[in-house]
Amino acid sequence: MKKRIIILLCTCFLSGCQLVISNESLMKPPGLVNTMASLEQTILSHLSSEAVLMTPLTGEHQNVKTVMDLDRDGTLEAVVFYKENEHAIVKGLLFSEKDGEWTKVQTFLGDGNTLYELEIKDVTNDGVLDVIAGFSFRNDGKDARKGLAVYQYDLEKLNRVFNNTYTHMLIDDLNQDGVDELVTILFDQYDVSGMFVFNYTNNKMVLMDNVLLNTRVNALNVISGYVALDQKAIVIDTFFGNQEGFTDYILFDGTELSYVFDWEPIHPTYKSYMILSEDTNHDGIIEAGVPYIPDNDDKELNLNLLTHRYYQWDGVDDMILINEIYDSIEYGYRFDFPNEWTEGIHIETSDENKEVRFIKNNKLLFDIHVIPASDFKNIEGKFILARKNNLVYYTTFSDSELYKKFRLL
Ligand SMILES: [Ca+2]
Ligand SMILES: [Ca+2]
Ligand SMILES: [Ca+2]
Repeated sequence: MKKRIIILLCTCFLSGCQLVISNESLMKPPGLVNTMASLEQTILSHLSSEAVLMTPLTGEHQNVKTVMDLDRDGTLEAVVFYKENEHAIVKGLLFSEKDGEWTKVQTFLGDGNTLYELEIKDVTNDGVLDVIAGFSFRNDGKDARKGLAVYQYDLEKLNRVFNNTYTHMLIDDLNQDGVDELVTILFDQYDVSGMFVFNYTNNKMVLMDNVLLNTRVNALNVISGYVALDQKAIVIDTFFGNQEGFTDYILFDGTELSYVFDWEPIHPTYKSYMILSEDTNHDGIIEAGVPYIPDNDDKELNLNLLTHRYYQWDGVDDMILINEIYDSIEYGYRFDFPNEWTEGIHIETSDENKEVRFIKNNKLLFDIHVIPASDFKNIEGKFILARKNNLVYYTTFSDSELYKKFRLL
């Protein structure tokens, strides 16, 4: 599929609208402002005075109305969600445009009291964009059992082709065959939690496979993307107890979902303090974060002494250390360890963590000091890294390469 969709934000009435529009349609911008004004009037003419327009609580499309060319025929469609009153079920309205005039095509039903999220993607693999909407039964969207609906645009109407209970949803081409998978995750504190992967085949959404999720855990972070060269996965940062957790990688080969790592006896990403997975070195591959907590005598978790280690999966059965950082939450800075600082660094702090020292084999490699600007007087042997909120951040090392590893958070 050609990536010809661009997103254009326009400021307009209410709390805004979002335009998802093809390049061809952008060839005629002068009429666009009038077209949007006409749409606003048309929307209002179909709503009662008590009706409330809904903006998704999360996701990319956090706007009152979404305007796009679903079937790429050069004329625009618009989708708006609203409810008649505070306790009503959310409904959708579909409008279509011709020569700058908008017509209401249909009203369609949602599956909850709040619009939680909205995606405009072709999950039915027919070349026509679909409307994928998640609905919550709470105002804050924090219920585990939300309602997900896929509306396929066909014969100029939106038809609901899928409806399911879910907690998290992802759309990604996990096995890279050119067809997006729809993945739903359901967390259930009373029953078994699971992950379900669907492909649209033979005019319906077909469950391809599902796996159980560890029922002891909750998810803190559910993302998908590359986890190794040419390999995508669903990445779930889960936690149990206070802070303990691990990062699960789940693959889809077109037929089956499978875990990369076993939970027992010990998960290779086990963490005693929760750090989220992210692409820390910006190479397009997600890293799993694991805290490195040095031995200390009092066994108390001292956040000022731990570092974050980020590991990439080797594509087989091991995790490789890619990146290590030190975050000072107290003073709001990050220090990325240089590549040549291989394992064995330990951290010492003093003066209420205002001074941090990075040490290897009893040798001081770098230090970071934080003092109030008013106390920063004798500047000899001090090299300023940054200033913020009347604080000065400095080091006693004269090494401009190391300064690049420091940044304020
Ligand atoms: Ca479609
Ligand atoms: Ca696929
Ligand atoms: Ca990365």
